[in-house]
Amino acid sequence: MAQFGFCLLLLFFGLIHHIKSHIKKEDQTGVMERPNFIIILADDIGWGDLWVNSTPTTPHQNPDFHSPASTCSPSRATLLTGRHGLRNGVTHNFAWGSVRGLPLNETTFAQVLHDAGYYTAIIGKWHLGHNGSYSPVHRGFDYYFGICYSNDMGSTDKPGLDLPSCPPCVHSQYTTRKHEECYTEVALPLFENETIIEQPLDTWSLKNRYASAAVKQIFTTSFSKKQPFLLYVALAHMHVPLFHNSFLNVTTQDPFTASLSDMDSLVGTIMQTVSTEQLENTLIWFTGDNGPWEQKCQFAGHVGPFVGKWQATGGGSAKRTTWEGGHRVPTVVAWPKKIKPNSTSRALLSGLDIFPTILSLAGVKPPSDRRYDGNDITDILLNDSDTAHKSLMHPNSGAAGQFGDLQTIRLKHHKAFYITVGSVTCGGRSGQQQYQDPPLIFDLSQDEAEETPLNPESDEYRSVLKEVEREREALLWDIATDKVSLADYTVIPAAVSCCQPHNPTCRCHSLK
Ligand SMILES: *[C@@H]1O[C@H](CO)[C@@H](O)[C@H](O)[C@H]1NC(C)=O
Ligand SMILES: *[C@@H]1O[C@H](CO)[C@@H](O)[C@H](O)[C@H]1NC(C)=O
Ligand SMILES: *[C@@H]1O[C@H](CO)[C@@H](O)[C@H](O)[C@H]1NC(C)=O
Ligand SMILES: *[C@@H]1O[C@H](CO)[C@@H](O)[C@H](O)[C@H]1NC(C)=O
Ligand SMILES: *[C@@H]1O[C@H](CO)[C@@H](O)[C@H](O)[C@H]1NC(C)=O
Ligand SMILES: *[C@@H]1O[C@H](CO)[C@@H](O)[C@H](O)[C@H]1NC(C)=O
Ligand SMILES: [Ca+2]
Repeated sequence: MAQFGFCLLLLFFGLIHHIKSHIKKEDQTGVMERPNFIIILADDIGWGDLWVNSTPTTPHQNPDFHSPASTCSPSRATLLTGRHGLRNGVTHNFAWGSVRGLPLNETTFAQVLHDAGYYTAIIGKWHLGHNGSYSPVHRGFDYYFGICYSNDMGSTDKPGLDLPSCPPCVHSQYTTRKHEECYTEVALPLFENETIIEQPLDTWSLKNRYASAAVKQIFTTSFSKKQPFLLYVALAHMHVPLFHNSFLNVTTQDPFTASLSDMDSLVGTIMQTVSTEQLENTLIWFTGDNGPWEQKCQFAGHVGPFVGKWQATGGGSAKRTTWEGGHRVPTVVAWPKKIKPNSTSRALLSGLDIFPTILSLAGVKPPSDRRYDGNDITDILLNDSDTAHKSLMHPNSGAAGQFGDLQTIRLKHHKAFYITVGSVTCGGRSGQQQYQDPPLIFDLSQDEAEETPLNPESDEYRSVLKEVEREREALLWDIATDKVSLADYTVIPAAVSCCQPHNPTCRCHSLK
């Protein structure tokens, strides 16, 4: 481990040194005043994965930051547009053969920042459509390096760790190998801008490649262009299949922990790069897209104390559900000299807030012809304020009800469910969908495990329900009178990302 870290640091310091001496030769008078942004999004990380070993706190003191949905595409679409899936149209995941993606008239924060003079780059997972004009380079990003969807949506020659474990890619069109729950037909592609540069991609070396791509983007491009930058790093970690740098000795660690250290080291490299240059003008925001994928057993993350006990007898309560395990994600924001070190906010916050906050810090406004759901939380980040969402709605993300419907509502420390269901557990159990009439209401300040709902006869229940209904109706009316887009989820074989359209197994080595 230690040796691994040492080698990696040497490697990157070498690279940093090289780039620095290169930059020094250039005129550096174009001082950046608008902040740079680095948004790091982990995939399927659990609340407990980063804080599980920290000092125990009393329930109502645990950080209360939520992903905007509990599955990939909707969560990412909302993060990038600041609008719920009911507005931006993305309510479930895109497939490997999706013809379209995030509706083209929806505006990402990258587009707004790009138009305001920012250099914008994305490294990692997109999952908002990969075909033609849906690629990130047409959605506000100057540069793209990564996998256009999830890292399990294609075969690789050396498969990572998954459950079930998937076979390697087929090498010829005459071999057919069907394997339920695995993507066996098409190899996993790696893109640079709009070009597939490797297929199948070697996921085991992905961490180092993402790290060098991030370092390179931070140094060369932003500096030489003298523009402020936005770097969106959408990690493959901690989504299955797990892979980790070969330097790590897995015999001494379980694969999940090894993969978590691998992620940690990637994030560390990015932080290191920023602090080496003393970029005091850079805000770094780390968060997750949804909770752990419980069905993946030992390869899934941890929900911490948010175990969703009410649901526990009938299925899981993490990814795809609106239980705390699906939505509450670890979130860390760093900005040297601006954000007080080691401070923690207990306010009710969401990934919805990233869009308005970074645009406000950059001093730019998004299109005014539509409405947004997040809050500008600059005051919470910089001034220790605790004014947060009074209410926050969680969309259905596939486990229950209609995709995108807002049937789970946080009202301060209370949480109401109009519908419940359990996702698939590690043992394969799942729960029945149930409409809750009257809704279940939990008091998270007393019951973060969501075990015992309030008695519907109680005064507390009645007054909370009244307020919940008012908030929900107001939001639904606001959406009904807004500009609302619809995503087209059509899938056709011709839209599959393939480096050689006439090669049925999509293998292309040495494309560079
Ligand atoms: C998506 O892919 C299909 C099939 O390859 C193609 O016909 C279509 O024009 C593409 N759509 C866009 C918006 O580029
Ligand atoms: C990717 O696109 C950017 C912006 O158009 C361009 O500067 C860069 O050279 C491209 N990279 C590659 C490898 O094509
Ligand atoms: C991995 O760890 C085991 C157990 O501690 C040790 O015996 C082995 O030498 C290690 N392998 C490497 C490559 O470091
Ligand atoms: C923040 O907390 C860490 C861990 O407790 C400690 O090592 C560090 O010195 C603290 N930093 C500041 C500026 O308080
Ligand atoms: C933070 O507080 C300072 C001093 O009170 C004030 O000038 C500034 O406007 C506040 N910032 C925000 C974002 O409210
Ligand atoms: C996008 O276009 C569709 C179809 O014309 C329209 O219904 C929707 O309101 C538009 N969305 C935005 C945000 O303009
Ligand atoms: Ca995810």
